[in-house]
Formats: sequence, C-alpha cells, structure tokens
Amino acid sequence: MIQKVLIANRGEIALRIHRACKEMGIATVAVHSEADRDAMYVRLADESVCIGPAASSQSYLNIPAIIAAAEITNADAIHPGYGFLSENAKFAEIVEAHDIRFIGPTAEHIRLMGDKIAAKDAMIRTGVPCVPGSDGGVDTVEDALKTGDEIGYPVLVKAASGGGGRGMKVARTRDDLAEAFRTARTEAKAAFGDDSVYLEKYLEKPRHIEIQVIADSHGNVVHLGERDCSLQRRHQKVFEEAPSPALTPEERADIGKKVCAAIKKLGYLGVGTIEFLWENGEFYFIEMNTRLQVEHPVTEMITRVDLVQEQIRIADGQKLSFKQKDVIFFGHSIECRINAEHPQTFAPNPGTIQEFHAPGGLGVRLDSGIYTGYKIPPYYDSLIGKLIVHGMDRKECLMRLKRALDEMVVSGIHTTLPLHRRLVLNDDITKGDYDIHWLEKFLAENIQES
Ligand code: MV4
Repeated sequence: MIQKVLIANRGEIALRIHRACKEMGIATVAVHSEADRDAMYVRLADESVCIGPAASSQSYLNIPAIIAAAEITNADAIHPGYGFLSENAKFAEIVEAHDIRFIGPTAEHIRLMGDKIAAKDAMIRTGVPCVPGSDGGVDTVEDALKTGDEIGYPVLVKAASGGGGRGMKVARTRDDLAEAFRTARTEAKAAFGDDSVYLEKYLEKPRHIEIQVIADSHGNVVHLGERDCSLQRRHQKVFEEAPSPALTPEERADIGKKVCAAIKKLGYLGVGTIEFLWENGEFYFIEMNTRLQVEHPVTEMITRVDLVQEQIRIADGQKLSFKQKDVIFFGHSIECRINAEHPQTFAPNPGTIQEFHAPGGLGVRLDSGIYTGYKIPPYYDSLIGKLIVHGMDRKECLMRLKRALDEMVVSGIHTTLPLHRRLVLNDDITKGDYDIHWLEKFLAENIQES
C-alpha cells in the first residue's frame, strides 16, 4: 500500500495532488525551491524538503535532489504532476530503480509517445484515425515533395521531438515545401537536438478535442469523454470545456471505443490523453500526452471521477473502481486558466497579491495556492490558478462562470481574469462556435482593456 507520496511539482497542481492524498489517508511530502518556501502547497504538506535554488534546472528538474528527498522522508511513491519531469522516461526509470513507485505510465510508454513519429505509427497500427501524411519520417526534400504531391497542399512539417506546437512549418503550395522542410529541420535540431521531421496534410480550421483515458494493470480501460481545448493563444490553452459543444453522444461513444481499443492493445497504464484535431465531423489523431493534464478538472466535474486518486490506486496495483458503463456524463464544465500576465501583452507579471477573494457557491471550484500577501515568484510558469465551474447544461455553466468571474478578486498583479470576463459574453463563445484560430483572431481584433 502507498502510504506516503512525494509530490515532485509546485503550485496549484502540487496542492491538487496533496488534496487527493489526504482524502485517501496518504501522507504527503512537498519539495520546493528556495523561491517557493511560502507557497501554500508547502504549508499544507505533512513534510517538506528544500531541493535547491530557484532555477527549475537546479530544483524541480533536479533528479538526484528529488530522489534524495524521497529517500530521507521514506516516501513510497512519487507523483510528477504536469510539466517538469512528468514526461521524462529516464526519471520514471530512475524512480522505479530506487524502489519507489512512479505514479504514471511506464517509461516505455512515455518514451514511445514522446517520439511523435513513433506515436503516430503506433496509433495507425491500432486503428485510430490519423491525419494523412508521410509514412514515418522524411529525410530529404525529394521525399517531402513526393509525400506533398500525394497528400495535397497545404502540408505541415512537424518535428518528431516537437509537440505543443514547437517546430512546425506550413507549406501552402509545392513551391513553399523545400524551404518549410529545411527551416523545420534546422529549428528542430536547435530546439530538441533531433532534426527528424514528418509531414501531414494541414487542416485549416479544426477544433482541438482530446479524449481522456484511464487504464489499470488488470487490463481495464475506460474513456472519460473529451475536452474541447480549441481556445488557445500561442499554443497555451486559455479556456477548456467538457463536453465539446461540437460532439454528439454517438460521436463521443464512437471515438471513445476506438481509443479504448488502441490503449488496450498498447498495454498502456495510468491516465492519458489522446489529442485529436476535429474537422467536419472527423477525428484525426495528432499526439498523446502521458501525464495528468492542467485541464483535467473539467473531466472530473462531469464524470465525478477523481483522476488523481485513480492514478494513485492504479500505481498501487488496484483495479479501476468503475467500468465504462458506470461513466455517466453529467452536465457541463468550463475551466478558465488564471495567469499572472499583462492583459495586453501577455507578458508574465509576477508580484505580490494585495487582495484575494475566492468565488464560491454551488458548482464552483478554484484550484489555486494563492492568498493575500502571496508573492508570485518570477521563475516559473505564470499559471496561478484555475477557476472551474459546473452546470446542468452549457447555458447554466456559462451563467455560473460569469457570476464566479465577477465575484473573484485578485489585485496587485495583472491577470487573465479580464479576458475571461469578455470571453463569457462573446456570441461565438456562448454559441460554442469556435476553432483553434478563434482566440488569436479575437485578440488581434479587440484591443484588451484591463
Ligand atoms: C496541426 C494543425 C493543422 N494540421 N496538424 C499545434 C500543436 C500541436 N500539438 C499540433 N498543432 C497543430 N497541428 C495538422 N495536420 C494545427 C495545429 C495547431 C493547433 C492545434 C491545436 C490547438 C491550437 C493550434 C494552433 C495552431 C496550430
């Protein structure tokens, strides 16, 4: 039995994991940098260990320091959260080699999905629909042109080690392809030390819809429906919802079934997210994430499944506490990411929180470690919290979200709250009529007022 979990992360997600542990009677160990001594997650944890200076490379990414912290506190499992070491296969291996349970998938599956070419190949073989493209990697301009001519233009050159939008180049026509191919390769080499690229048909106006799956070590695989994460700015999600306004229950069941079959064939363990582009009623696989995601709460709200508790039970060798038929999608949920950022420039805006008032009431959840007087350190991601609301249907959810956003106060720093207050009033948003380019267009057309 897992009795003590070391949380190898910071901020709101460290707090989220702590909460799951406490409800299971599990003790927690927080690790923190010198800059995070006053963080709420450190205060709430049963024990805490300072693992290094502010720079992530010397603290939250410092594998020997984290392993040492787990050993001196006698933790029997490590939860990596998201970001940092969460999708580092080597870290998962090192944790297990020290006889500590890694709360996540196997190193083998993390490695497979980290290589976007291998991941796509694996998905094609298990029958998941993918974007038409090259058969594996493309090494020469001639090869690229051959694939381009087969699939038709525009095409997208993607880095095998990319993901999250880094290292992508569009070629609108055949004449653009040689340059797109060379630039993508050079950029991929510089960014990831790996110049492998592959080609895909470029989809012009898709939605980003991802399917949440969960698999135990007894062969049980269940999907928990989708999240629509189309509202993004520079590949940073801003607003996520479940269910997607674009899907019917039949489409959900159909893609869910295909994904579960694939996950079972792959022998995947733990929680995972299969990312798709969705256009004109069709799903096209792009990537798989092998971590708990930032936006996981919207899935929890509509399914009443605690994904972190399930992760811990799975790592403990237990069976899933429910079957597919037990998963009932109930109502609607939306998450707003609250970032400490300037509303016009989106430049990070760390500083001290002067006033903080949390919204509350039925169907309102705030995942955040901020408090009045808290000093946001400048060294990390600007996400300071997530406001998640639930309603019986999308309309009620949006009204509740508007109400909660109006109640919430964060002063002393700039945040993305004003942006969210405008989004909930927008006709396209209330109609659910948006794609992956909608937010960038909205921001270009509307100069933000703080
Ligand atoms: C695409 C695409 C269009 N066609 N692939 C960007 C992040 C990475 N995960 C995949 N991405 C895209 N892949 C094909 N074949 C457009 C994007 C894309 C995007 C995807 C999801 C959410 C926002 C996006 C913004 C720009 C481009």
